[in-house]
Amino acid sequence: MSKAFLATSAAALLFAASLSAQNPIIKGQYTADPTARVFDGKVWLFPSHDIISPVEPERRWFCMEDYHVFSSEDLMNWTDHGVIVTQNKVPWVRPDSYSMWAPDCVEKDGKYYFYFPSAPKAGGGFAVGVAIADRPEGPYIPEPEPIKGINGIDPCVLQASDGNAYIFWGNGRCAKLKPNMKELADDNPRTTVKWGEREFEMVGVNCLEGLPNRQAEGPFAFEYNGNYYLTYPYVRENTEVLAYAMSKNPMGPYEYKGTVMERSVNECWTNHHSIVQYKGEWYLFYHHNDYSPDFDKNRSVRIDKVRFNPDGSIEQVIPTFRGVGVTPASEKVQLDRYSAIYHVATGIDFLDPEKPFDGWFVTLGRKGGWVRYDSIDFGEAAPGTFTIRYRAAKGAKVSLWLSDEQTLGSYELPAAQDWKEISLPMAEGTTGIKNLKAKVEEGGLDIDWVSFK
Ligand code: FUB
Repeated sequence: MSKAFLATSAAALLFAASLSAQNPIIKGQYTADPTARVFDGKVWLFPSHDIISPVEPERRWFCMEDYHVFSSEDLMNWTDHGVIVTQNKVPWVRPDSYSMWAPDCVEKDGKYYFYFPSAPKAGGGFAVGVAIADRPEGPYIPEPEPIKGINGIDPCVLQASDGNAYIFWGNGRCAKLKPNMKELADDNPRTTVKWGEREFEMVGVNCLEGLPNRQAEGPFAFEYNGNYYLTYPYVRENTEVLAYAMSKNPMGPYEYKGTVMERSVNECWTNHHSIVQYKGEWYLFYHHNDYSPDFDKNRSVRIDKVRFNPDGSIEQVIPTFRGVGVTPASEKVQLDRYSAIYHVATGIDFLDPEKPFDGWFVTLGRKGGWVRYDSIDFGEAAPGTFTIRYRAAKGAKVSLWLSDEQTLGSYELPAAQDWKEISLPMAEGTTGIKNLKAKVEEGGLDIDWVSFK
């Protein structure tokens, strides 16, 4: 093992940090193209890592130099295990290319195979390489050369129940891997294509043949209940939707079924994703530019639940701020990551536009405005104190509700021009997991968070 990789791994351990979040799930850095995998009862998240270009303005577009890996047991608290692969330590990657795009990682026989696209020193667009580790957090040792026969981005590996592993990339291309997981199998179909004057051989098949697929990112393939699912982003009216198709065979032909997620309202151009089952539920990991509303190439990973219909079709996922998981009432419950909100005189904004990772506040501008946050765990003993961080130039009165009939009381909040934290005895108590609605009875206010002790 090289000294460089031991050093990377030691640094990763040093910088391991625990992060708690709704959507987006990772704070403090941009993350995109999330591939989530379950290894040994934990979810391991392998995203790409958007950065603000260090060589502005030439490379303001997608700018990515390395990969971190994160893990979680509850989908709420994520540990950053640090950098696992970086552009200056992969022998075949051009070290100033900043092109470490969407990756994947799978386990076979106790080894972890991390697949990633990048720009080769040899030129010629994108290639896909593999780095191998004994543990999901690394250290990963990159193979000296990229995988022969793959020209393209965004690898995804499907370990099918037929005993083979298949690699998908770019525009829906798919080929069988050898059992060594590092090379394309010899029995893949091969076609010779002409591009201008040039002729070259393409390995594998195009699984998106005949499906709606205006160029987009690489697909994510998985198997469930005897069906293979090819889920893939494609461009519709300048923004990507996440679509899916189904087949009885890993290499297709696939039949188009519809969209898993529609275009984002604010037109973040890309979306890229993975779908994973964990502790009996299915989740869509995808990205959006939450922390960078004015520049959609600095993206952040989100999670929302996925549901299958009895016929195997996928219910469309509506993106949320709330995300998934249960928030302890004793933590700062960020109401700006709401499940639902009244539509008049409400909204969210950054606490400090210069520091987006500090997060948001929610505005309830006038009487009757409300915000709802689902799945708060009030514990076994009813909390007796309600704390709120708020701002209200003229003061406000807020009521808390668990349902339309069950209230936790009303609370007078004195005028506060600037952010103020106030703790008040609770009028009513509750226990267990509940959905909480905060409603304005008088005045109007901004809320940063609420908490219960
Ligand atoms: O992150 C760079 C590229 O943007 C990815 O490889 C694509 O999937 C898209 O999200």
